[in-house]
Amino acid sequence: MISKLNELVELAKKRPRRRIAIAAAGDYEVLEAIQHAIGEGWIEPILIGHKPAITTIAEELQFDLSPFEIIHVPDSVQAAYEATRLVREGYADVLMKGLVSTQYLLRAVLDKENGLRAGDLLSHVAFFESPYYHKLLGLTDAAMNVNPTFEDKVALINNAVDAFHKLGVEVPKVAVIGSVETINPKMEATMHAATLSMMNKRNQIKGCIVDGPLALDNAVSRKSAELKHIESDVAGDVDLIVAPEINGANFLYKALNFIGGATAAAVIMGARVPIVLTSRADNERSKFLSIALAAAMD
Ligand code: COD
Repeated sequence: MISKLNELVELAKKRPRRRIAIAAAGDYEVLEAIQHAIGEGWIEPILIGHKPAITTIAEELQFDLSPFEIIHVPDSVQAAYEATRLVREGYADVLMKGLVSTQYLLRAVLDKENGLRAGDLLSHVAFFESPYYHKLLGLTDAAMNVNPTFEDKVALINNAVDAFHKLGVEVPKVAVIGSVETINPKMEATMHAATLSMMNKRNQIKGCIVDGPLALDNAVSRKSAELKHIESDVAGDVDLIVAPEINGANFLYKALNFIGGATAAAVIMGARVPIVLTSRADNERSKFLSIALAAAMD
């Protein structure tokens, strides 16, 4: 069990140093997070972007960039393609989003010939440390797959479970969330959840325990589950929440961060390498911890 995001930093320290390509690196908080991670000794950056912007921010941060490679690509979309190319050709082990729109970075990553696809679906996994929950809480997919089909949800679970395994959590507990914990044929999310749960029981989804549909309250609170007479190995001890679609996931992500006192670390899984994809709204600590998350993966 991992209960604090700082444990990711400890895991990252035990892994070989990672080379990280930052697409459009001219962003204050991204560079601050990179500076912080270099200080910890577990990454080596390649900075791709508008060189004068990068060096100006570095001066403000008193960040000595002289040991590191900076590749001058003024256009942020081109920087996304160049950073992706460097990873694809083996010059870097991790890709990170800087000051470029998520969609453009993801399009570079999904490019059929020059991207980083590994075969199946790519998806976003976030890990939260909340003062109101006893361990890290995973969430998928708040940033990439807009309206996942049933088959996509199988891949979302597999990608996120893979992330847990890479962090040493052997059998994560997965809750497929609906607005209710009973099956309502008019609510497709509950039908999906029940089928995913049964697929897990029949060993068609492995390496985890899946239950659903669960509503958010009974996924995270055993008391709430007991009040509703729900018998579940997942209720109250969930590791991963699978949201019905991106809006619900994104609301939850931002609610946890902005009014729930939580901190997040997030990556895209399912590509050839982990991709650090934080939003502009995430602070330096969240970006730093997301780098740690990517570097911590075995
Ligand atoms: N994994 C693997 N392949 C994919 C995926 C995926 N997750 N998504 C699309 N593809 C493949 C498709 O099968 C197809 O072959 C090709 O990529 C193009 O698919 P489209 O037409 O859906 O591609 P786009 O470029 O229109 O959209 C892909 C995005 C990832 C950009 C899109 O899904 C998107 O905008 N997602 C939300 C990004 C966002 O705004 N996030 C911020 C919210 S915080």
